[in-house]
Amino acid sequence: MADKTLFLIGATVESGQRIAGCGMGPDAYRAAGLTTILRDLGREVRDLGNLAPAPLREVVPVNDRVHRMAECVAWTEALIEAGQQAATQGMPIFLGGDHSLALGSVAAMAAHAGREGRPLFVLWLDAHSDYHTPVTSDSGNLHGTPVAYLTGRDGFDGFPELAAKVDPARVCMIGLRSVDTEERAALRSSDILTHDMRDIDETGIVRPLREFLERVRQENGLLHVSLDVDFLDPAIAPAVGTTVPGGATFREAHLVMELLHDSGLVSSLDLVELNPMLDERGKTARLMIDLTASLFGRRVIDRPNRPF
Ligand code: 6HN
Ligand code: MN
Ligand code: MN
Ligand code: MN
Repeated sequence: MADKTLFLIGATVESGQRIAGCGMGPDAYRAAGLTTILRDLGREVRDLGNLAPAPLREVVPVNDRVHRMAECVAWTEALIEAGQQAATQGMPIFLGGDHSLALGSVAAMAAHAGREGRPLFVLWLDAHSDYHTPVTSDSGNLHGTPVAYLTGRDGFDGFPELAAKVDPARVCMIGLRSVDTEERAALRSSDILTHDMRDIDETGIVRPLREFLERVRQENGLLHVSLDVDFLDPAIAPAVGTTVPGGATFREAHLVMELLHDSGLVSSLDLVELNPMLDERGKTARLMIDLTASLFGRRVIDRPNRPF
């Protein structure tokens, strides 16, 4: 990730779920000072503003539970386009918006990696596995589906054809504590690496992360990090519609970001699911940008990078 220009891409998408407010996420990050924090770390930042979704097309959902599919498709199309363009010039940071944003952001990065002839790895920091398809989802909320789409599961008729799929064996989930029955079954028969909070409690958060980063490095991969606010414990990050108790602590989350920085491997980032309407005096927005600062090298004292 060296010294690439950082491109902020706002996506006010909230059609992936049913609680209003996520669409204010990009501006909340700006108000909390994201650009300044990154510039203070010596980075060049270009804020591309908020993206417009592609024109709505008529789509036929697989069933009538699926919520606002046409809008999610339109956002996905726009994000695939904008993400690929930014990736050729620098490092995209996608500001959501709900997690359906990742249908587009990761698809864009997979296409970009494909063109570079490198594999894309995805680190999914989330309480949830987001591994439903529109067919298996009970809620019909498409923010619960991006990992299934990106790894090429069936059930996404009407969504853009993927230029490149993500190999499930290159997806690592950390923070899991709410996985639905159908997701659990599908995960069991996939190669996705899953680390639930019990694993983190027992072995710590460093070991699974280092093992994954080591693989990214060995395969000369690009690494996309998708950070869902609900990865964090709701006590420190209340501004999300899908809180689940028992999440990552303040220090666990910063440590993940610090190790990611030291690895030098991250090539794109999603900050998703922030709902400023549910925040307490901006504390979740601030925590999310402070975590981003750790990812871009903010540290308390200077020390040589440690091997990861
Ligand atoms: N997220 N599994 C639940 C559902 O509705 O399918 C929750 C999804 C949460 C989505 O974390 O972005
Ligand atoms: Mn999520
Ligand atoms: Mn989640
Ligand atoms: Mn469900």
